[in-house]
Amino acid sequence: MQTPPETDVHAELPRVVPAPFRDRTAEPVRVGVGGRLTLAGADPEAADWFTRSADRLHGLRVEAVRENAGVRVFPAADPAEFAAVAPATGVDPRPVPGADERHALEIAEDRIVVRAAGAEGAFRALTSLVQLLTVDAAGGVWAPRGTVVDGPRYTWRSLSLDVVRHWFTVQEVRRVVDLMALYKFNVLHLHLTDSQGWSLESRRWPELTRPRPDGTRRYYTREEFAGLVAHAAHHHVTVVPEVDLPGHTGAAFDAYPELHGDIPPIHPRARFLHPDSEAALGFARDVLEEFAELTPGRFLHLGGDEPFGMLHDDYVRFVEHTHRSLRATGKRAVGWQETARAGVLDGEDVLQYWIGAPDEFDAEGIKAQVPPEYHAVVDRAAESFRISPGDAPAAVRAGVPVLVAPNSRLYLDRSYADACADPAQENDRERLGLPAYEPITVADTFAWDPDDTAESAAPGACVAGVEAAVWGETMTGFDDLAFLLLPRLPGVAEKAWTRRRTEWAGHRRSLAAHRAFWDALGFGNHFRPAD
Ligand code: TNX
Repeated sequence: MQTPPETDVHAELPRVVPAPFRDRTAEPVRVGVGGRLTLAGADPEAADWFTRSADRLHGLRVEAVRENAGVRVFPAADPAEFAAVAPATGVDPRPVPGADERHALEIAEDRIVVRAAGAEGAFRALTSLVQLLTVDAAGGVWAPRGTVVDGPRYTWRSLSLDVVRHWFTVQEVRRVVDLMALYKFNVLHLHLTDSQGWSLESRRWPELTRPRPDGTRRYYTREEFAGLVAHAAHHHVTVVPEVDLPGHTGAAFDAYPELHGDIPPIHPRARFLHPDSEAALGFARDVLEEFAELTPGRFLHLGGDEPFGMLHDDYVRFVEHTHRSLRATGKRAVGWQETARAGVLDGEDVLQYWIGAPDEFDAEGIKAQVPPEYHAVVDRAAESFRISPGDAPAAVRAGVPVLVAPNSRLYLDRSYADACADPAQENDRERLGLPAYEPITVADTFAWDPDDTAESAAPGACVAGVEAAVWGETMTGFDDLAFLLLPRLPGVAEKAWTRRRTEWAGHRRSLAAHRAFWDALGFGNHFRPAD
């Protein structure tokens, strides 16, 4: 008889994703020997995910068998079995909405049973299982005995990734999808266009991705993008691509100066597409159509943030146009919160609340650093932030669901206020994260609840879901992304997945148990905070 592994991660069960076990002791039982597990009943996607994850995270071999499997999956159970868990709420982002992710995971000696209301629920249950496994030196496979009945709090659980300010290869974005799947995120919002670049090939506007002088490529071809979308779908992650309009469009103007039409830019650094320019409106229509063609999901993001320098009426007219063009593609719109000012989003769309604290915009500080002719633009930006507290309430009045993404907590490009456990990371800690933001600790990021944010920022809102975002201004490579995402991302997952009010001490212990997973998935440069 073998004994359980020395490091007893089950003393405090990793709660990053699974619900607590019904059996509160949850002592480890042996569920496999010889470094292998057998599996039956899973669909090919779930089986593939479980097999790859068990191998990468634990060095385990999973074999598909027909009979006497160690792990048995029943993906078509009656949803009534999971009635103890309320159905998820929010907006469903999937190409085909309505999947029920609820499931039960029963772990007993030599036998594990997964019962789920559908393929996606089975996928989530196997994800919990892979997190809970440990392997001892003799190849004995262990998991906590007991039953978990679980399901998500919100239907929309996303991460926004900026692939413009720093471009990531297809392989790197796939790695991000794998990490997201481990934490049961189901939407990857890709910020594909901005002033610094355009990251998706356009057939109608090919100059957007013309070759760079240094010969490097910083965009995805349509085929690559389709492959990425398929890889994400394979992991039950839906891609929501963003074309950011009418501000943040410097790259479009660099490629096609004629987009200005007859209207000169008010300042070389404040360029935006203008509703009186036919060229600009046609461009917006074209790129939205092209993005829609490549998107099986129901949503496209039309941007709309920080239209700096733009007069209110012009902004409103532009958003009216682009919203109409977007909806004509058959998709629904997600817009940054400023788009609420146009009053065109409706109950089919989603408003993304992001400006946590408008007073973080330091107009005077910025003016001190820029030439005087730019001051008027800064003042208009300050005005945009000043009126931002009215955005989400306006959306609520119009029946628009609100995606909760406050930059104060969920922008992971915020520096860490924690000290480093590893002095070698001090340089990264100082370098990474937008300097304009107040640094916060990992615990601060976790001390938060989506409903509290919705209640204060958008009383009465229908919460569409939760989104974390990571922007690339300070990044130089994938290791920088790993540093900013981890250990914070699982905390966001916890809030998006579970209704329980979870506390920091337990979460912190869970994170410690997950560090080896991050290493195994290629996120070795995760931040190591001192205790
Ligand atoms: C605000 S979030 C932006 C981005 C920046 C980010 C930095 C949003 C809608 N706009 O353009 O990259 O802050 O955190």
